[in-house]
Amino acid sequence: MVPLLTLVATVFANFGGIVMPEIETKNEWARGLKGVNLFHNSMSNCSQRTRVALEEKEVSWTSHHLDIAKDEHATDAYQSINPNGVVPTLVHDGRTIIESIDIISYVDEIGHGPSLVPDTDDLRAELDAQLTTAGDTQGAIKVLSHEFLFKPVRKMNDKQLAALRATHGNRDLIAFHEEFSKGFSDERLASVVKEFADAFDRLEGLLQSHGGPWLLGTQFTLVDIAWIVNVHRLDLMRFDFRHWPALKAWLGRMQQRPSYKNGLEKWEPKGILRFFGLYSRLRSLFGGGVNAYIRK
Ligand SMILES: N[C@@H](CCC(=O)N[C@@H](CS)C(=O)NCC(=O)O)C(=O)O
Repeated sequence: MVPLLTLVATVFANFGGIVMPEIETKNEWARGLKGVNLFHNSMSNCSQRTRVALEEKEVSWTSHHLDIAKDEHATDAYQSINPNGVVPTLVHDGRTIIESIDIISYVDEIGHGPSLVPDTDDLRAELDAQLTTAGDTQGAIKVLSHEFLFKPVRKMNDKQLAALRATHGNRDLIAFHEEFSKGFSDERLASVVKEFADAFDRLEGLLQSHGGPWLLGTQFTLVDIAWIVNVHRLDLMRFDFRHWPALKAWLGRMQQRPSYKNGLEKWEPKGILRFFGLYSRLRSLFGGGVNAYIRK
């Protein structure tokens, strides 16, 4: 879960038995911040995950919103807080945690209410596996989001790419935007859709074998929070869930939770959602939407 870039700066903190990466931020101001502070973006799926966890665990937090379209994540100041220059970053009384999956585990430890981690070994092993898969699908959701939702507004021209290269230290991020500006191949799109189809098969199986209502059964867990943001993102693309009916029903239940409404829905600008709806419809009609890549 920790990109190579941050390994040098990573120390491992043992918090309530969970080992999670905590970085030593170089930013003096951030080190002096009190309480729980989240550096995030309204539409970023990784940020949504952390906001849902904060809501679920009733943790009060201070918002530091970064406009990714304006490259606010590429400033020296932000990169001195999170050397990967991506959101989210959680700073809690000077401790800095990066990686959304690690952040939600941390929030579960510091927050209120019942634990979001099951206490049997089997379910805990499943939770670990599902958190890892949810985190690992970030590359795939990024490709799909940029292709099927953000394309008309987020594709960079040569000048914008040059500006990002000059300011941003994360080579993987730059390589991604270079690839996106050239256009993803059909093979690449088919392979990332397959990654989701395979992951959804597993989630569908979990819902059926445990009997719901949540992914690991009767207990609402971090797995529900980790996955909701990606399932929601595909739903925005008008992804056809016909092969995953239990997952679709789970999405409906998740959408009723106050943590979803306050941590995710409330932050998504309505104008952008209307634009995504229109663009997805047009892509389905003329350009081949995401469903053209489902092989079942
Ligand atoms: N593995 C990281 C991924 C973080 C990440 O990729 N964040 C995206 C938003 S979801 C970002 O900051 N992107 C900046 C960009 O695309 O320029 C996590 O889970 O926190």
